[in-house]
Amino acid sequence: MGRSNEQRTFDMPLITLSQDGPIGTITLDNARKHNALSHQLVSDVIDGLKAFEEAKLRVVILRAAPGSKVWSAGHDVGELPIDGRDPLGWNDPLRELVRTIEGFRAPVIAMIDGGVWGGAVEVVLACDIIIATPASTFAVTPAKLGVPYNVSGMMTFMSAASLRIVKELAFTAAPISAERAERVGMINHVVESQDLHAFTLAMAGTIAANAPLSISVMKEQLRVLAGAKPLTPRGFEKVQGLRRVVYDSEDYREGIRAFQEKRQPRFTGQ
Ligand code: LCV
Repeated sequence: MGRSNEQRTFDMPLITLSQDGPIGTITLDNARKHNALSHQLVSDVIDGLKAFEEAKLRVVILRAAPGSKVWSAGHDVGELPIDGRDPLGWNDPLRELVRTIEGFRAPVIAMIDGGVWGGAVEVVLACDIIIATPASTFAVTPAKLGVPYNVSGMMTFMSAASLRIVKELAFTAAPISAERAERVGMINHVVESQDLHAFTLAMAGTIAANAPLSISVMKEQLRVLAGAKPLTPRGFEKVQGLRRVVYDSEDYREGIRAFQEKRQPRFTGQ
């Protein structure tokens, strides 16, 4: 993709890429599965970001196809391992996507109109700016599925909201409205649905007109500084090792089984 005022569109199996001058847009487009973050969809998004980085675009908008009531249903539950393997380890595609967004050299704006679930909340929070409609909600779901969360994901949440809010979201697994998410500083703006695209494009245009090197260096500085929480090797081993208690449990298998059988899980704490 070249760097000019051209407008181009590329279709991949589960997403669409389009470019309008210095602004790229990645549209999640798998309505049948509510844009669940399957291996395939995630690697399409990563490939899209890489193409945009090579084309030296100055802003990327990450959105769902117009009219989707669900922005993304989160990790594809059918792809969670049930054989004792670490479910959201370093090589999980979702983790790779979060790292790609965080390391992307230009700002990524999440444009949200609809429900955002589980791992998709982390993807959105990894974006630099979040603009949502009043109909949007965000649910942090590991406790609903009996899944352990990973350490860097926890840090993404802690950078996005106060500890009290993170605890409420994680312990209840209940969706938070866009209005409240804005009030507690988790997202940047709530904008009526009919104005969402124009508002997002205007902000992208403002960013694209500024100095790209200055922006990419500040983005990287903020990423490194936000993650610079002192942690002893012992403390790290503890928080990492604790995950195993969850993914070795019967509750973990029950959570995934219940999801697939479309019923409420019966958790026992075993
Ligand atoms: C696979 C799906 C999914 C899906 N995976 O439509 O962060 S963690 O630790 O929690 C991490 C592990 C994670 O992210 O887990 C996923 C968390 N996500 C959720 O808990 C949301 C799961 N989805 C839903 O609750 C519903 O689908 C919503 C409320 C989003 C939409 O409900 P609706 O009645 O409109 P269906 O449930 O009928 O979904 C349509 C199809 O998409 C599949 C779902 O199984 C169904 O497939 P079939 O048509 O083959 O039955 N689907 C939805 N979410 N995360 N598949």
